[in-house]
Formats: sequence, structure tokens, C-alpha cells
Amino acid sequence: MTGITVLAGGVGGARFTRGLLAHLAAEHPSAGGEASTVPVTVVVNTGDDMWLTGLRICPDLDTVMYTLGGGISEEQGWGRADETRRTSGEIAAYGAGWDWFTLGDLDLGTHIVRTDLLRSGRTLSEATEVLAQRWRPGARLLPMSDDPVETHVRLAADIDEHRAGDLIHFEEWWVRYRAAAAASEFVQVGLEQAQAAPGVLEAIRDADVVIIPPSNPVVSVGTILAVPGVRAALRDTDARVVGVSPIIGGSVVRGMADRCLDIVGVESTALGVGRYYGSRADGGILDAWLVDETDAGLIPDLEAAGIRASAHPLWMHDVPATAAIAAHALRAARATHPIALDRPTVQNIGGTL
Ligand code: FO1
Repeated sequence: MTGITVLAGGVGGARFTRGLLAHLAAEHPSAGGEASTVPVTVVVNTGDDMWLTGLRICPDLDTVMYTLGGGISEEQGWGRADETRRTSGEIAAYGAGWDWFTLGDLDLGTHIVRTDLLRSGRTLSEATEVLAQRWRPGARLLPMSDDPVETHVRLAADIDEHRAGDLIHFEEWWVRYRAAAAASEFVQVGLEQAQAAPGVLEAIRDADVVIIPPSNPVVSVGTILAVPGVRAALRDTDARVVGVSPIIGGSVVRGMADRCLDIVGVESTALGVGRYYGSRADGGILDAWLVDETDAGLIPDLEAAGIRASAHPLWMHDVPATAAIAAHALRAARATHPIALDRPTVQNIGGTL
């Protein structure tokens, strides 16, 4: 059994994967130490990554690692629980770093160790593996690439010290300007030279199911899809590819993904995003698409676009609600194609190898 691969960004992807792991632990419990017999790989967006005060910051990798490892700040969705900000206060007092981008004291521990590993010659994949050994996320975390790829935003108007036409890092646009600064395009700096990280293309090609969680379709999922080889792997895989809409009832669930969709000219609806991903029959990536019950009226239009859609409650209120969404996603995969998860394996019937 080759399991499930999730292509995730930050908060939405991390929370969805937490629910998926809870569902699998309940449905496919393992006799051994692992929670379930179904291996899960999370391919994580690294386009939000940056160098800041000498440290390599990987927001989405850390959000997934902390969320699955139990260290996340639930109210923020990012960063650590029980965080303090003494060191970032000192950094700001020197006029260094970004005073509008908070690096908590506990979080800095992760950035310092990761940067130390990178400076000692480890790849981002190797560094991620070392950090994950402490957090035991219950899934394999793979950066989409070990090569630096940074999403930048081209400003459409002067703002502060920036001029129209300038490129600023996505995190400055997202955090300092709350995605409200006029912008004309996203530019993934370094993408052409980037290679998929070891194991990423195999994790897509060999999976039983690939899930596109409710992450930001443009700067998170879109960036992963733009890594050379990823779209081809999605086209060629025998896995069923199931997406979960990040838009419910015409508004984004959290974050400001609608601002990103506007910039790339995609309608901020479950139909718009479904079409943006496209059906595999038409050269897109979806075999199935989950929309919220309030968007059930969009299903005829989605079907007309060749996208097999179904309506379910998609609010990730808590882990059980998210586990139910994951169950619907796996059922949608089975509906399009019998998958290995259904076939009883030795472990599932309590036997031992
Ligand atoms: N988001 C904010 O809105 N404000 C912050 O100060 C902030 C700091 C931060 C530090 C580390 C980190 O891993 C994430 C951080 N984020 C912050 C969240 C980040 O902008 C988002 O998680 C993703 O980049 C978008 O998905």
C-alpha cells in the first residue's frame, strides 16, 4: 500500500491533514507504534520561505510540523503555542528584521536549528527530517523542493518605500500589507531552476490517493503545481486526485486567498477554484472536487466543466469535523476508482506478517 499524498500550504493544509490522520487512525488502526497502517506524505509549499535576520524561515513547513506535532498556536493557526516575543523585541530595538513579522522565542529555536543544519550542508529535506524527529508529526513531510523558490508580488502602486512595479516578498505583502496593497502578479523567483525534492514526484506517482486540501490555491497549491515535473506526475499517476474547496459560500474560509485569486483572475467561488484546478480529463488535476453544502447549487456547472463534484459540510470546526471531511474525500476517490485503501490488507484483519 503506497498510501496518501497531500499537497499542502500552511494553515488550511495543516489542519486538513490533522483531520485526515485522525480519520485514518480510527479506520485503519495499526497494531504497531504508528497510528494507522496508511502511510501519509505531505508535500509542502516552500514559496513563502525567506532569509530573515540570518535565519531561514519556512512558514508552511513549520505550520504543518507544529500542527501535526501538537505545538501550534490554535488561535493564530501559525507559530507556537505559549509563545513569547522577547527576542523579536530585541531584534526590533536594533532596527533589524521585519518588526511587522513576529518571530516568537520558541519559533526562533526552530529557525536557528534549521539554519544551522543548512549551513552545515544539509538539504532542506534533510533539515526537515531532523526537525520532524522531535515533533513526530505522524506523516512524512517533504518540502516541494530543496532549491530556494520564493513567491514575490509585483506592486501595482507606490506604497511606503516601495514603487509601483517593484517586487516584494509574498510575506511582506501578506503580513505587512494584509494582502491589500494593489498588486498585478505573483512571481515565483527561482522556480525555473528548481527541482522537486527527493521523493516528491514518487509520492505523487505511487500514491493511492492525492489530496489537494483547502490551502491557498494560488500561492500554496499553485506554487507546488509549478515545480517542474509535478503536473506531469499528477497527469501520469494512477492515484485518484481529490480536491477540497477552500471557498465556502463564495467567501474564503480564512486568510485572504480571495485577494490572490483576484490577482490571477479567478472567481472566488468553489466553481472558480474547481475550474482553476481543472478536471484531469481536460488536462487539469482533479478526479473529484468537494464543495460545501451551501455551494451544492454549483454542482451542475462543475459537472458541465467535467468536474465530478459532491457537497459536504466543509467547515473544519475541530478535528472530528475535519476527519469527516477527509472521510468524504477518500470516499470520493473510491467513487472514481477502486483504491488500495479498500482492499483488506494483512494488518487490517489483525493478522501479522
Ligand atoms: N502571519 C502573520 O499574520 N503575522 C506574523 O507576524 C507572522 C509571523 C510568522 C512567523 C513564522 C511563521 O512560520 C509564520 C508566520 N506568519 C505570520 C504566518 C504566515 O504569514 C502564513 O502562515 C503563511 O506564510 C501563509 O500561509
